[in-house]
Amino acid sequence: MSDEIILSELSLAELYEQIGYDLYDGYKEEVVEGVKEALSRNIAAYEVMTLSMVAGMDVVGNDFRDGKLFVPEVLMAANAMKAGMELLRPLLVATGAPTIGKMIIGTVKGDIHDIGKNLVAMMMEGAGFEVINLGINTDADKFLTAYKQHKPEILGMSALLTTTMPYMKVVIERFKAEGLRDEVIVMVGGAPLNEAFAEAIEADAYCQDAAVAVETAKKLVAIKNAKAI
Ligand code: B1M
Repeated sequence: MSDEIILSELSLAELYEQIGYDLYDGYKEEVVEGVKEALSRNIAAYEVMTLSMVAGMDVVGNDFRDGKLFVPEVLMAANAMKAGMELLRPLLVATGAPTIGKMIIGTVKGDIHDIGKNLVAMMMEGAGFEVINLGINTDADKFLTAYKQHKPEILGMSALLTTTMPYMKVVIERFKAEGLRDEVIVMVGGAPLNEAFAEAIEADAYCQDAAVAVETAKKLVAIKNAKAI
């Protein structure tokens, strides 16, 4: 008897679970197939992303923390997630909406985690923002140069490590020193952050996830525009 899993025969909950298992195992092609199957059932891209891949990555994170997984395995899971995300990208960034603002976003200096930051960038594009993605390991000079070049309404920073999150404060201080802090909305996010941290470093908003980032950005840009009138 064959043990082959027929994706089309799985319930949605089982399918999400299967994608999570495949992500955990770093099975790129299988993750892509699973995501395709979910999309064929007319499920919204963001839902597929959060309920299958993000959920699977949480398990990876926990087992990494507990010493059951090591960096090479986490890297394989991350690559599988990126493959799944690429499939969802066109759906997440598709927008009929007119451009409602501009954002520069980067993972801060010393930090190479970029999955969450890229997801935020895609969702922001989907909501009608022009996004300049500065990548990983972004230092204050790079944020500043990009700000001066693009003049975005929003500066977004991501950090996944407790050792790199304090660098967000360094960037904000640089913007202050240049007299630019008050003209830009600073939004921060990443797993180890919280509201209190964002307040302490004088960011304008902490965003728990990509959906919150979109809603917060829309709200803060509307307030900024209203003040400018
Ligand atoms: Co790393 N890693 N990692 N890792 N890794 C974590 C973060 C960790 C929590 C794992 C653990 O121990 N449980 C731990 C940090 C512990 C700590 O600081 N307290 C850790 C560690 C220790 C490390 C290394 C130091 C390991 C080592 O080398 N010994 C090393 C550091 C390298 C470095 O950066 N200098 C490292 C390396 C890696 C890989 C390269 C293997 C890989 C990253 C691959 C990549 O990103 N290209 C990796 C991964 C994959 C993880 C975990 C497992 C998953 C992160 C992820 O992609 N999550 C992670 C465990 C975890 O977070 N639970 C872990 C999925 C993603 C969708 O969620 O990024 O949280 P997230 O983004 C969310 C929100 O946070 C928010 O919205 C996103 C979408 O909803 N958000 C924002 C994020 N950024 C935002 C910006 C915004 C708004 C919202 O701006 C406005």
